[in-house]
Amino acid sequence: MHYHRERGFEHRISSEITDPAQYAARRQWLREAGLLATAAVAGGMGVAGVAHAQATGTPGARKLAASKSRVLGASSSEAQTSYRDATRYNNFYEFGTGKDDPFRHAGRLRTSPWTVRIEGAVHKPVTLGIEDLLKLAPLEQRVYRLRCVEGWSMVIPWVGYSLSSLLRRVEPTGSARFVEFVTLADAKQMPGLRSSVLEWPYVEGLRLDEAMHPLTLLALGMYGEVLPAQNGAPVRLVVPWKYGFKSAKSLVRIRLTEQMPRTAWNKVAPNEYGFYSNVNPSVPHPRWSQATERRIGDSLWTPRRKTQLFNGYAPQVASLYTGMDLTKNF
Ligand SMILES: Nc1nc2c(c(=O)[nH]1)N[C@H]1C(S)=C(S)[C@@H](COP(=O)(O)O)O[C@H]1N2
Ligand SMILES: [Mo]
Repeated sequence: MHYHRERGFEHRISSEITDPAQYAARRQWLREAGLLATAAVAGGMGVAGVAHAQATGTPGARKLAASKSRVLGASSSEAQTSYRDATRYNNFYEFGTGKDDPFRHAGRLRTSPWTVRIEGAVHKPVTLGIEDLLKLAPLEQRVYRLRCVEGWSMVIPWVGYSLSSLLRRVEPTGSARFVEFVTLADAKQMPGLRSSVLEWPYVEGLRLDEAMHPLTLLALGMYGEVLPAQNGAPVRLVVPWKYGFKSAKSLVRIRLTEQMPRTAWNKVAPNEYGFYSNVNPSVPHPRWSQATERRIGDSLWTPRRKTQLFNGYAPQVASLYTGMDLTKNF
């Protein structure tokens, strides 16, 4: 394994996070995406304890209704990945490294009761139960592309809300620069922890402005249901312009920090998995190209698709990286 010095771009100063010009640009984009309207809808969301039909989901899965549905980015013309593929072809190393290990083993994950602690550089640290998280903001359906660093992709309709709704509630201090996401590591429920493929718990991180970006989703459901265990029940992160491993599953702790967090994949192979890990077709992984991807569900004779910069979300997020060398800050 090769290691290299951390030479990452440090961070933007916090005043940039609230820079008025950026703020205005973001408002403009929000308006276009219809998210401002969404934010105004307070009612209409709910968790119905309806036993779910076998047609799409796991028997007994609960429906999770969104008040608004938005297809964001360029994925409106793309077909959604089938529920079957999205729930049987997974990466969730806590349950094993095989693609169907999460489907086969995550059923033993106990997701209730569940709490998430939000702490660190915040004025109002809090521990929230999953019931509180479900009520914290109106639930939206967001159809996002998911691009795994391994070179495959899916299109998934998530249910959740912008992580910023949660972060605003805890009031980050002026010294907060990054957000660390810590996920469950319980050997009793997670057979994959016997393997030392990663250092447990699985930890991820974002710069604070990335975490506050409206596209960054705290997901509680998908395909109109609560999250299946193998997809990171009961609550996970979804960062659509970054490689899939940034979207940490089964969150138990969110910590605001001054220092850039050490992340699970970066610890094990820093030359392969940078802190940023923005989807970028022109920055190859050291062992394979990132120029193209295989869409899960495509037939074997369908050509690989061209991977897009920031996974197609450049119009929304490119301004976060102005002036940064994306080859160095990979
Ligand atoms: N806790 C945890 N989160 C994780 C992973 C993991 O192994 N453990 N795998 C990541 C990777 S590599 C990908 S591609 C996505 C896959 O999400 P999905 O299975 O819901 O499609 O989850 C990410 N989140
Ligand atoms: Mo991944």
